[in-house]
Amino acid sequence: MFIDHARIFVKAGDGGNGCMAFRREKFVPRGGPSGGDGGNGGNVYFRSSTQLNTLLPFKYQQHFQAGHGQHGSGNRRHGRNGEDLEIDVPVGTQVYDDSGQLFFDMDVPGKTELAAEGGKGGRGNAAFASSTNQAPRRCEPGAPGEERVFVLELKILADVGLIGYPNAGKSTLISVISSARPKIADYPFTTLTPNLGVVPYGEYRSFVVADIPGLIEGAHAGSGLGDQFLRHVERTRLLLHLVDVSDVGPADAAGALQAINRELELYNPDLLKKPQFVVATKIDAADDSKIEQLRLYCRRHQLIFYEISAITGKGIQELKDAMAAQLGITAD
Ligand SMILES: Nc1nc2c(ncn2[C@@H]2O[C@H](COP(=O)(O)OP(=O)(O)OP(=O)(O)O)[C@@H](O)[C@H]2O)c(=O)[nH]1
Ligand SMILES: [Mg+2]
Repeated sequence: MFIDHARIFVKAGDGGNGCMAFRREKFVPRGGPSGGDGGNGGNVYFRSSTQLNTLLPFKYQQHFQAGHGQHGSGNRRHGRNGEDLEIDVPVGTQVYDDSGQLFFDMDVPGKTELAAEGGKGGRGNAAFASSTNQAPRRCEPGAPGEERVFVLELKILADVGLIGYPNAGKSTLISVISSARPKIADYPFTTLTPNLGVVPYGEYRSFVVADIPGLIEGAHAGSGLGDQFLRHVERTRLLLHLVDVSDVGPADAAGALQAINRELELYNPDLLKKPQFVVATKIDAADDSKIEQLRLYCRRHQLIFYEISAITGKGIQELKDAMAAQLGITAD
């Protein structure tokens, strides 16, 4: 199951209380104050990990608590510090508070951020001894650990995002250019969660393509699967907009292109500022008038146009080269 949204509660450990005690020992008269300090509460951290690719673990656990500091004790014994807690999140997770303010962007592997700070341990009475107060009867309670609510949002990190109507051939394309094997079928909404594919380019280079579930008109208002998955293409550097120009595709190919672009704009106008290639798909079974209509439309609107068949492989290499060039990747 792919989960890309979660709300969690984190609590850092409380500091241990300081202790009030006096040294009492045979042959040691007036042993003096000996209450030790409480230990510090443990911190809670977020850590980005490449081992995870969904927020699914947070469906099962929403509460996270670091260890409490132990109380100080007699004989000047310091309480043990509480254990820190590290919460692993997938790379690409953004951490917000409830009001929507961004706190952390866990965009690179191994990043660690302090989510909640543990409370300081209280001082025991031994810490208050001075020349004028040799038997202090004072000690401090430990401070409570910080407590916070966070909203986690996963935005997968890919270089290229595939968008288009359901059935446009997005999953088929990713399956021929990468080793990803998403489900492919001739009905709409086959893909229900994003898929990532690594496209090898040349001997040593590669780029990452994300296939997201199909969009339809009204997605911004919740039609179809809605537009929630568009967040996963927000950080891509290039969009491939796939339009099915075969007999089974939309009757008005250019209209389909415009409708989806309108959904992008309604979701986030910045998406339209990204470089976008229009890709006519299924040209092996094409309706020539549809290709022509789309090509004309693109020429008129100065859109970059490609045509491919994932079945015969026609146009695939040109498209890969164009993607790599756009991303600034060279084959060697
Ligand atoms: N003839 C032909 N059929 C294709 C081509 N590419 C994909 N198809 C077919 O089109 C149908 C839909 O393909 P998918 O790749 O599942 O489409 P999608 O865009 O991922 O669809 P959703 O996941 O529902 O959004 C499948 O039956 C594919 O076999 C192509 O180049 N030529
Ligand atoms: Mg699909």
